[in-house]
Amino acid sequence: MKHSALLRSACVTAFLGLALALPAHAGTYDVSVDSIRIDTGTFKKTGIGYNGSQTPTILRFEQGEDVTIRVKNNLRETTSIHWHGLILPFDQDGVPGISFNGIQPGETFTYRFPIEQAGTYWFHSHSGFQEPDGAYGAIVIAPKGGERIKTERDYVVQLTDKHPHSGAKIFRNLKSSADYYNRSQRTLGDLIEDSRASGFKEALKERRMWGAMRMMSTDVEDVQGFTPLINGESTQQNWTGLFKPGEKVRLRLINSSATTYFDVRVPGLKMTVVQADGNDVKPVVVDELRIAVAETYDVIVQPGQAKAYSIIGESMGRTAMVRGTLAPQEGMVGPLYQMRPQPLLTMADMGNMMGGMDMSDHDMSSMGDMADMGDMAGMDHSGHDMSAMGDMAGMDMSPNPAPAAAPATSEFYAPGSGLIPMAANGGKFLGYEDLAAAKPLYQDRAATREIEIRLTGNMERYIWSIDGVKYEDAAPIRLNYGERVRFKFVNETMMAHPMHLHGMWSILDTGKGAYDPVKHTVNIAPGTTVYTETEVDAPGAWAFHCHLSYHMAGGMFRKVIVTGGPA
Ligand SMILES: [Cu+2]
Repeated sequence: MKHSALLRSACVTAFLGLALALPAHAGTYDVSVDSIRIDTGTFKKTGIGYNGSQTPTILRFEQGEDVTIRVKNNLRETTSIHWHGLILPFDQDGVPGISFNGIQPGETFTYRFPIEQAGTYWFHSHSGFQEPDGAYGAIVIAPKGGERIKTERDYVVQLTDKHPHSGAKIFRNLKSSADYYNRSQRTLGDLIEDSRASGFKEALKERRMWGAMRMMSTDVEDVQGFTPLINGESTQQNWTGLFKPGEKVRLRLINSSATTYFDVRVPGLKMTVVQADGNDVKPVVVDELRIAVAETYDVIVQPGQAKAYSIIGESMGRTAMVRGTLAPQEGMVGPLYQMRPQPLLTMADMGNMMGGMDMSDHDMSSMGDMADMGDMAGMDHSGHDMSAMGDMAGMDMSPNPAPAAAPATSEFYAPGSGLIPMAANGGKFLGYEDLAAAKPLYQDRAATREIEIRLTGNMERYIWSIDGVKYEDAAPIRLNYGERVRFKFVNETMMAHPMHLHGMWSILDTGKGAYDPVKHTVNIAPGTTVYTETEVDAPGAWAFHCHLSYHMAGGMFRKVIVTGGPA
């Protein structure tokens, strides 16, 4: 078991307020930003880490505490820390160019803000590509009065996608050729196979449509060839959390990847989801869940046997997998599992793009066939590259049970989408529609206005934008303090975008009214329209962007200005 150092320094003070019974804490924390060597067991590189380590720092706060965080920049370039998901004054939010000027080399910047909320969050650099290069850590905030659901063990499980290339190099390569890192381009063999399934003419027509969009049905992940890590450790390095049989274990899942969504499961155990993006939800028992980039989920598992259980994170595009271990003692290794077949995007994932294209000769009756393309992924995987799977010892080669015949439908995926997830054991896969707030955070009231946000892009030039306009050319989105804004997200691209609004909550419309779940990051799948509402309760300038690092850098970013304030 490896604990990250708790970095609470000297002056943790407790004092009693004048007439208050509750003590208020004030903690001071030190974080250094360092150039480090990163070793994944398969490759080494230089990167950036907090407190000199590739093991992510965990900051532990208490709800109601006033924190002072001194951030020392030991890099030769400017840096910043953004407190992802924390509600705080805008000038403490840590986004250079929006909320402050960044932290200069050698400088120690002091953040001060009150901790109003509880739950699992994280922090990361908002400068350049420092976050993909390793600048991320975890935040765990204990609620006043202790955790609502008691567990014997409590672990952060922070996922990332460590690539041998630096973030800056990856972005340059994507700009020069958007499919630079797509190692799964479809071949002539695939075309012949498609032709057998749907006829040559149909297969060729479908191929031409993808070509017209400068997209491929394998464009699920922009960047392949990475090594996924749990808490800074690869499958080989095997991050391990200990338990005694029968204990309840809380896993605080955080996706700190640059671009990778993970499907997470603990084979042999049910996961009870109790929190999403830091907020308590009504418990949902699932076999697997998908965590979009920047999201967090708290799940509780209860390993009953004195054996090693695996925590499996399988990338949404099925190009990489990571295994950590829950074990009754040190040195045990959870089993490995075979990676499932790659999903292929379907015409359904083009949904919103079709309006902009000449589809006049497209026979819509064939859409049904195309929606079935996902099935073809199961046809032949003799050429499937298993090299990413590392140590095969202890691998469970028993085939995955057949997935449920009909994938669950969800309004959060286009009908027939190639991305609709299915649990590896054929059981329950968490969907956004399953999320309900444990307690309403806000009164349910009608929105005062609606703002449409079209997520747009041009794959050929690797430009990502909102409403067809890049960040540099865009006017800020202006909101008024006290209003309740309804955002309508229309994804016109074939990629999923995890949209993150700083400083204010996004209430995800799942049709539950006051019990709609409250998040800081909302995934918008291809071909879908998703609604969120925000109580505009935080004055100042805020960032609003896709959390895929290279989409954000490509222009899918807006400044939000909230004018007015409390009377
Ligand atoms: Cu994006």
